[in-house]
Amino acid sequence: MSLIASSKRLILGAGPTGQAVARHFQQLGIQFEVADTRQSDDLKTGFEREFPGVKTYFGPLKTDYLDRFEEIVVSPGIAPTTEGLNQTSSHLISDIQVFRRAWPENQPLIAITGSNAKSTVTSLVAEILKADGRAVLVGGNLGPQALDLLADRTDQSIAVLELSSFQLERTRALKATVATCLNMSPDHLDWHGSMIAYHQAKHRIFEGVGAIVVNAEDPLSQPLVPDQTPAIKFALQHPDFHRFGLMVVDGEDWISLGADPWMPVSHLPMPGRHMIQNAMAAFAICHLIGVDKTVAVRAARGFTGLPHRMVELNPVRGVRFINDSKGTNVGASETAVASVDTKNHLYLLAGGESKDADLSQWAKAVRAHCTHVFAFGRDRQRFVEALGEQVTAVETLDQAFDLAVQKANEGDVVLLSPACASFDQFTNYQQRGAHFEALVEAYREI
Ligand code: UMA
Repeated sequence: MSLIASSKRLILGAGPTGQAVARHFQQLGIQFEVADTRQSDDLKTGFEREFPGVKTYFGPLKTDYLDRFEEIVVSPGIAPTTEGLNQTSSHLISDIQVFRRAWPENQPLIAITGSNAKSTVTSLVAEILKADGRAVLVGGNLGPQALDLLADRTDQSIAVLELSSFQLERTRALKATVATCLNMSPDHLDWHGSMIAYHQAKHRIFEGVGAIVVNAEDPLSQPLVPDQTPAIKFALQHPDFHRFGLMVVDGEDWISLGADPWMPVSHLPMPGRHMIQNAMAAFAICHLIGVDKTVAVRAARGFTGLPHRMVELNPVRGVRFINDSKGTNVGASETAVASVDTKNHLYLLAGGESKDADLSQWAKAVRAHCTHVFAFGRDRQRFVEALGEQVTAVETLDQAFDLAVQKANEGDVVLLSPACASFDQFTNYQQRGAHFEALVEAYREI
């Protein structure tokens, strides 16, 4: 191994994450090469146009090629089992590890993960901190790329990052000021290999953490950290001292910190038990950062939620449509079907890449809440196996939508909450959600 080669780094993945790392390295004058497992001319041309002169390799990975580099920044989409990568002795890190090196240790870094609701809680935390006048930089898995936030950093900035298990798997000593793992349900088991590996990856968020927020009702989200680490727990129960919980005030449920009532649940902008948990988690994080209760409550009231997350569209001839394309795993879809407020029929559109998830718990929730499921996409047959006659399997989302609207009458609900990744038929969940919304608009015109 020559000295020059070993001083170079490899960026693995030429997509948005790899490009953000490349921009950062160029700014710091760090030498690097770029590789991608995909043999795509469009990707290669696009990358080389933005980064002229950078040495690239596109195609299947060879271990001896990877071994030439001391450190490889691996994009989150690339699984550890990828041929060539699974054998390399090079040091593998994430873009978040690169971000950690660049982000000053004396500036606040809030890190949020969990199987579900992490985008919502990240956005709500950012809204509350902005309302408190803080200079907030928000991104990570939610986008924009964490490294792209650095361009706007000042000495007053607070970083609020949503982190995925893929990013955390290759991140050490994150040293977040406050960190939380909101909940744990099976997801990405095809990438991680097992629930234990997925759990271990998620819990890397707590390495060197300053303070934690813990979901007291989800044992798998509880970290192993020293007892003296400042912590706030939350639960949908009567709150103990210094915990967020629910307290009845004048006959109404209030989110409360110990005996201190913060906000009536009815003032939350979105219904559902999960939204109460999200608000508690965000309040706890902001409380640890020193935000005043009145500021936090005001910001939570004005929170408008995220696109593709339980978005209720304008009804068509009395039929309600809900876009929950962000429901990319079984846990999210389970929460979604349970939180739809209806006494009429609920028709679910689900399917795509199921990521080897165990569908049994999801199937229980679907049996309890849904009239029928229209399954589409690559893994649709798994849904038939899980639910039998309660499912009709078709190839595409369009076909599933057509069948659902044939069944649905005034007052019924058609919910897209796929429990799957979208990559078999769409670029991402956003494109899938936009497509669903376009189908609803086209149906309105008929
Ligand atoms: N790919 C290859 N070979 C390569 C590089 C990538 O085949 O050499 C494939 C991957 O398998 C994947 C796709 O290309 O199918 C994109 O991979 P990437 O790692 O280049 O991903 P980015 O486009 O940079 O987007 C990533 C996150 N993607 C993943 O984790 C798969 C985005 O999260 C994130 O928004 C973005 O960085 C900004 O940080 C998406 C996601 O699905 C929303 N995340 C999962 C989730 O939320 O459940 C974790």
